[in-house]
Amino acid sequence: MSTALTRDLDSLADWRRAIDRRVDQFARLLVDHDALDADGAALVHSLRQRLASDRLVVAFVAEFSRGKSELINALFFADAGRRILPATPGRTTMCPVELAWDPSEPASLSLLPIGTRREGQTVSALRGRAALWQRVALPLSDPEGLVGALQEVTRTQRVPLDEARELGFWDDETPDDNPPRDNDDRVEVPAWRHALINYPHPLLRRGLVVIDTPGLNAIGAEPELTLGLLPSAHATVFLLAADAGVTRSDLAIWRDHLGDRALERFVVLNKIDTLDDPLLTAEEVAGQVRRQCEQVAQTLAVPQSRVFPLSARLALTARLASDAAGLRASGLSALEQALSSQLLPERGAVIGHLIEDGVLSLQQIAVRQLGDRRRQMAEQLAELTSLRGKSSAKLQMMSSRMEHDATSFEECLPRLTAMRSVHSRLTSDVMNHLSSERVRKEVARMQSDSEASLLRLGAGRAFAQLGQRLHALFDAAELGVDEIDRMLAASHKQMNAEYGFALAAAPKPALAAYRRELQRIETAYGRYFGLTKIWRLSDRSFLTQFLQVLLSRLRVVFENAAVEVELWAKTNTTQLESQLRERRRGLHSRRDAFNRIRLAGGELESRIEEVEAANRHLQQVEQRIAEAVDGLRILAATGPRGPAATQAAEAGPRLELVHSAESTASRGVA
Ligand SMILES: Nc1nc2c(ncn2[C@@H]2O[C@H](COP(=O)(O)OP(=O)(O)OP(=O)(O)O)[C@@H](O)[C@H]2O)c(=O)[nH]1
Ligand SMILES: [Mg+2]
Repeated sequence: MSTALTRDLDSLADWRRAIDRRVDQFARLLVDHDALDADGAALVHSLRQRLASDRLVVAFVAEFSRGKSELINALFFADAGRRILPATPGRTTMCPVELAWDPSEPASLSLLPIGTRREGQTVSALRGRAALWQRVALPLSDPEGLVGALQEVTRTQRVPLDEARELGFWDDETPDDNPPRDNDDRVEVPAWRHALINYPHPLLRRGLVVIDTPGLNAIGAEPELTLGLLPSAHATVFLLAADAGVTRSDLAIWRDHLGDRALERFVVLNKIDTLDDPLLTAEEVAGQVRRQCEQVAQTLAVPQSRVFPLSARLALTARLASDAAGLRASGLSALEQALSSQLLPERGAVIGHLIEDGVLSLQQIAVRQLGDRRRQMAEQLAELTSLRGKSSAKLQMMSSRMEHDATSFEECLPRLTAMRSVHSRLTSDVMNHLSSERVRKEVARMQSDSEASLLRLGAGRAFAQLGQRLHALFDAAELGVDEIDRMLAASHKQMNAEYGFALAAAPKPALAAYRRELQRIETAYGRYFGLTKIWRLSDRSFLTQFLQVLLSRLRVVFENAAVEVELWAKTNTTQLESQLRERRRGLHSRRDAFNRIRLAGGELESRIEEVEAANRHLQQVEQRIAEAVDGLRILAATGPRGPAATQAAEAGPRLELVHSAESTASRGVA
């Protein structure tokens, strides 16, 4: 099956693979020339890891029975030859279902029992605990068996009222939202809390992750869905049914789960086939659909270009029967086109920036190392040429100058050690401000502050204070970074002047982006303290989960900022170490050359030639590194649709040829 989405995901995957190949070749080029240190190697590893694990998450959200599962079947799974996800009238999908492919696991359905809600832990915290999940193998070659196994996501169970209350499916304060109870006072609740389908579908293999949600009524929904899963999706698709219009509960779901404008939202007016009326002409029906779309756009305050009238059922049927005209009539392609045209450039931009930044850092590391080496060579060369035709008295003078240099090198070591220890103390102060432990403590303090307040009405204030305290941590971290920067600038100036180093501090880490992310989280989560939402926070288990999810998002921001500071600190120490190493290496080789020259007069010219050749070779290497960086940056910047991506396959082997010829040359010289 080839759809717009398949093709676009393919070009995204091809592009990622092309970049990965280039990054690998680039790393090998650096290794061959001893220009990749441990930090650089770690950076290469993490870049390749990110490329391999890049995911594209699309979540489907709506009231029950609007056709989410049917639409997923039509969009993604028609090539299975039948309806894969259960889609039936009434409530069908009972828990969030995540479809993805992880090749390191067998094809399977993993189910987290609803009872795990009692522990108060979020689903993501429980992901790693395999013992809690029930796993069912999926029989891939047996469609009947596959469909049968997936029926599990519709399973429910009847539990006593107290248990339903405990699990969050019953709330005495909102009787209208509660599910019906039977004569024995039992209530029907979902059997599972979350389902993961690991399935080697071509689109899932390409890194697509699809989230099908159960009809999200206010009660019983997993808070994590709204707070974590949906905000992290790259696109959300909200469904309405043409035969139902926009109902109150549709609106409530839109407001509660998709109200955040930062989300990439697509609205589907599904089931347009139900508007067919034998008493109306096709144009009249089309007019009705158009008017309904206008109303929907107005009610939800979205541009009309984001509202897609379609029939998931007709689309699925047409795809199963390879009926092109039927598929066109279903209206599915417009949604498909819109999804891919929005998702692809967005993912492309994110990966592109990541690669560009990474490759530039690698180049910096390499250029620094090679530059140190070249400087040492230039000094050597100057010294060697000055020896031409020198008397033994001059040679004696040279020798004492070398001794002097060696002593001054020894002298600078304690000062460097002192500078390093100040640097590491200041860095660890900054890291303390950004530690996960600090964030955890601040969130815990907010929890106790809000619980202490009457009916938790003070929760809003406690949340605002939490925000202030977190910003204060960032302030302190930024001040610390400035102090380190000033300290480095002063010490570098001194060391460079007195001992001839070429130390320069790396640019300061920009923490502003993380602060903006913090601000975004504050705004998004702050919505829960509005008048309509605050009652949910008075539910103890909701508040606990709310804080857990909030904490995990805050931790990501702080951890990323800390990583940035740590990298910066590391770059500065690595620079120092590499200059020290090169200097030591230079001193050794000067002594070596000098001794040889003293013994045999003929050595001088050949030694000069050797150093000159090595110097020329280093220049060529730098040139090749610059070319490889340019190639990678162009590939990263043009994105998955750019012509560079398609040419990448041809460019790959060419680069390899250049690289292997060049590495033979380097072996020849060495
Ligand atoms: N006529 C018509 N029926 C549809 C269409 N799309 C879905 N349906 C039917 O509507 C019913 C509900 O569809 P589902 O896909 O199960 O709906 P859902 O949104 O996943 O519902 P839950 O899983 O309960 O949240 C099924 O019987 C579908 O076959 C459509 O475009 N036209
Ligand atoms: Mg469903």
